[in-house]
Amino acid sequence: MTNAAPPAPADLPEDPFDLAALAARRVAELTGVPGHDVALFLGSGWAAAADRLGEVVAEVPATQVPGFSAPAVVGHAGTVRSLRVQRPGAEPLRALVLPRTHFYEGRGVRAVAHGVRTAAAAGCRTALLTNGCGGLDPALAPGSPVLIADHLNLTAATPLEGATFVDMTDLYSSRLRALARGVDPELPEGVYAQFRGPQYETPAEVRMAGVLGATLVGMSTALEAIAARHAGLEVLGFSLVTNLAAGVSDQPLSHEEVLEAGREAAPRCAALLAGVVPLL
Ligand code: 8IG
Repeated sequence: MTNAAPPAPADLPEDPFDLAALAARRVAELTGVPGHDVALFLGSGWAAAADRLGEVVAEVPATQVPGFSAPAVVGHAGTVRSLRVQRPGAEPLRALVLPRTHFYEGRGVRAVAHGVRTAAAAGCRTALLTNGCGGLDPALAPGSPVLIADHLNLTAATPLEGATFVDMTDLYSSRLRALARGVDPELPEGVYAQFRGPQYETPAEVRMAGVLGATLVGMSTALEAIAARHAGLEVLGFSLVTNLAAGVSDQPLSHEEVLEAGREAAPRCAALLAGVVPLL
């Protein structure tokens, strides 16, 4: 069967892992790449950084892949890309750039987890999760990349279903963090708190997150990291502080400011990804 139309939503498998397996087969067909090694999820400020990573082998609209939908937000990508990343003395790395579904889009935790589950079904060993976020430390200026050391899942949700007990001790792999610090020894580490959004936090909520141990606040990544670990992926997380969290400065937050900080930080993020991804 060639050139078959993607199945209509009603024909899609109910089980999230069957859907991910179907999506992975479709990715292989559409890209012509039978399997991938690492999956990249590029948040605010990071998307442009992938452009210099390697040769784009294929790029397809996400709507062609079962379980993915068109992007909900201006500045978020809606494509699936296969990149060939050259490595000295080794086979090229096959990197799969997948779009993200945010929890605040209201499509549920299965849609949020679908990307990492598809990555695992496509053969990936590693998920690199990146995001733009608010920073609690006034010394971390907007435009600073931060290595995620741990998270607080403040969504009151989980991508796991039933009695699925998964160890979260080393969720943000200390092995991969050491590797990232080898590329940029100055890279600070932070604890990322995922809120449901889509509203930004109140200053009191930011203070609460700080008391609980968070240094970064955002609306992605934690649920994906949980699902990624469950799916057997090793997780590396990078945040880009695009704004100081509400109340940390006296400036109000705006999506425009976030996009602008992302554009300005793009070269720094690109250099970090270009250094780290070939080592994954
Ligand atoms: I970019 O300050 C970005 N995303 N929750 N708070 C939350 N998400 C964000 C923020 C922020 N900045």
